[in-house]
Amino acid sequence: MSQYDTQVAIIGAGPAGLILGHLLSLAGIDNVILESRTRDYVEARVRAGVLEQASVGLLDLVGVADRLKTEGLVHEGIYLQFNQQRHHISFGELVEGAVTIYGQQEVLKDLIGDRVRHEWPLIFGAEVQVIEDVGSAKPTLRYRDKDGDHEVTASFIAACDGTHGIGRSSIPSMRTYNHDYPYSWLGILADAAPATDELIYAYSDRGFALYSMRSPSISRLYLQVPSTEDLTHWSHSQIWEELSLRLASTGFEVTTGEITEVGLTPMRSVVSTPMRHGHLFLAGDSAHVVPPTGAKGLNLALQDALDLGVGIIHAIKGRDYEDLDGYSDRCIARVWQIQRFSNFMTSLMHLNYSADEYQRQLQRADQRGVSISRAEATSLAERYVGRPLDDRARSISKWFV
Ligand code: FAS
Ligand code: PHB
Repeated sequence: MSQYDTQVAIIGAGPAGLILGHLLSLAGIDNVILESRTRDYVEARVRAGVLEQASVGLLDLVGVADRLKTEGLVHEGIYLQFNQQRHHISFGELVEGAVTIYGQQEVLKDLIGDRVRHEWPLIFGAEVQVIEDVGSAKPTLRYRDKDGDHEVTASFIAACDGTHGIGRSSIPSMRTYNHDYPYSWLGILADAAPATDELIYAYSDRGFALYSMRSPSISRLYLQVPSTEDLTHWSHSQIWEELSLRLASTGFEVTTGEITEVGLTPMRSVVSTPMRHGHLFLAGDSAHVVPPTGAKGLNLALQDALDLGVGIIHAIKGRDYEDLDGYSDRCIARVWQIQRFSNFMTSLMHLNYSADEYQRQLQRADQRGVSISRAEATSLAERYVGRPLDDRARSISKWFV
């Protein structure tokens, strides 16, 4: 078994692991990223598509925003549609800020490409199987790749290994909160020019639909389906037909095209606490999952990794452990705020199959509220775009070598 010693061992080359690796490498802190999948697999995985302003600022801070700035689509608002009545939530009028449409896989390609160019250690096909001694000053992990078994010792281990990772199970007395919604999202990618300039979140008595995009020629759309749904029940023409019915509005038509990807995403919430045990830290989906209605999963993962990166840099470069000691509490407070917003957006926009008339009336009252009340629309806009990258985060660049 080969031995490898470093300052930080990162499990997972998703958004959290890669941005953490960039922050540490730019600060001159040795780190290795271990990813179980291949590079092609990671870069092809179709997932999120909306970047909050702080996420754009963070990618710019670490120097990987050039393509994002040219290819990303800046959106100043979203449409909320209730039974064919469409309402614009204008971020520019209500709050400071905007969001940028840029596929998660594009973010990963930019981060991986830059890491490889810098020759910072990133090992694909490396499945971490054991994490131990997290209470010691030199915790250990063991991984297996095509050449056999290897051992890594590090001052810190960051489990950025997603919802199926092993980091969470390595924390004793972990408390996990779960909530499963009775529906999923059937998502498609299509070679079709989006028929809308901004995202449309549409509620109808047939169910929810979302009109999103990836570029001026690629559409990304979703349909609410029962959580027991079987993809084989849906032909491509049936998907387009149902999307057209749910997104219908006066003078508006969905633009169809060749569907290149179909997938099912379960709607669920998970929060695992604490996000630290000794020298082991969790970041991103390894600790929490949010329903995608609020477009927060990717952004929350980046925020955790930024928080952890700042803490580790202050600990190693500045011998200041205060940030790290407050990491888990800060993240958990932020996660519950985002869980609340994602639950609000999900309940606002989805057909509740088991709702009684009283609950339907409450939902309609919320839908009217965001449509006619400036205060309610402002609250939704503020939470959707998030806050700009703060000075604490920007100040970390003074440690970059
Ligand atoms: P990730 O899951 O992205 O990355 C974890 C990485 O760790 C993976 O590459 C995995 O292969 C690796 N790994 C796991 N175990 C390992 C081990 N033992 N050893 C080594 N490597 C290991 N969010 C949105 O905002 N909008 C969306 O529309 C949306 N759609 C989604 C669709 C799907 C199908 C899924 C699963 C998620 C979706 N999300 C969406 C949420 C998603 O974007 C996540 O929030 C985001 O990927 C979280 O990033 P990470 O925490 O880095 O975890
Ligand atoms: C997407 O484009 O994938 C997307 C957009 C907004 C969401 C979720 C997903 O709320």
